[in-house]
Amino acid sequence: MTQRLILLLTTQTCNSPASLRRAVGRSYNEPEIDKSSDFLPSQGTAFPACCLSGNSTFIYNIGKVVSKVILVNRVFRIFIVMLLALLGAVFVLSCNSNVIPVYTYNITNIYPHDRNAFTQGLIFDDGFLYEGTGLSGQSSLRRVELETGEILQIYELPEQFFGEGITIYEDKIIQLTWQSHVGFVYDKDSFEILQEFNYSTEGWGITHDGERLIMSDGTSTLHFLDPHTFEKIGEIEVFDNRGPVTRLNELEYVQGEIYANVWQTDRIAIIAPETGRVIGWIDLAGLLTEEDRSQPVDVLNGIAYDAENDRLFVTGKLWPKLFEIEIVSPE
Ligand SMILES: [Ca+2]
Repeated sequence: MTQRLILLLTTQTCNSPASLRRAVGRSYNEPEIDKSSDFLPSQGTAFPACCLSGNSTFIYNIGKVVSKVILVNRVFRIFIVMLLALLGAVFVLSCNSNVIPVYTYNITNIYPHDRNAFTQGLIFDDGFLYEGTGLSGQSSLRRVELETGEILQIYELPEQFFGEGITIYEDKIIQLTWQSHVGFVYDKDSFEILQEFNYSTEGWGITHDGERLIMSDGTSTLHFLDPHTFEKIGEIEVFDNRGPVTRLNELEYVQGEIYANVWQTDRIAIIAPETGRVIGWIDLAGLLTEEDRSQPVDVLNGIAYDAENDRLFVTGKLWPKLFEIEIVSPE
């Protein structure tokens, strides 16, 4: 009867020597424990050494297993919490990295622009605008006074050519044509044609980074050409967080980045030349007033950068105005 009582008390309350002391009174003597044994229970989960024989040993072992299970369970829960926190952080960072900033603009100056100019190429060089225009029978190369919009010099392309983008490299003007696979090289001052060259794609926009010509063809591909031989030396695919960005049109190289009009939109893509990744958008919606649109106008097209004075100009096909703008970062 006494043994049963002790066993009952042991199984119910034998969680520590102190509790056992309370259970059996002063007759309890704390047994010796081999402290060198790894069987020694850890603090806070201890089973008393009183249980080191018979059923008590079994209970002790069960208790140790339970305590280890509890410990493992705690560690597992901590691991899960930390894993979820880590995954959350990765998700937030991933979302942030996929967010492409959309810039807006302030208009700092407005200049007149020829309503008859179907603008396909635009650059600023040494105080003047140069403009390439399109449409069969109406294509031209022009030097234009910025402040007045006056056409200072013009070369009209033969009727079979639909003029496209232009750029100036080493005092030579290079002009593409749309579907003729022919490019022209002009003397910058006289507009005399110095050379023709060929390419296999359509010709849309062109600019350069100082070492390579950069050319668009209406797709998401930008081609790099040797500026002296016009041989293709590389290409990149332009993409944003939704995939390829197609219909890349007029181009401008601005402080290490490629700016590209996207045909039939009010947006300019800012492209990293090394990767083709769109790292920003410029939303130019709202440049023209209702009055500006009272006569037929076509799409935004034409970006020119005055590197010396850090001025950015934009216009469009048949637009009555050319705008000097500053880019405004999103809030
Ligand atoms: Ca340009």
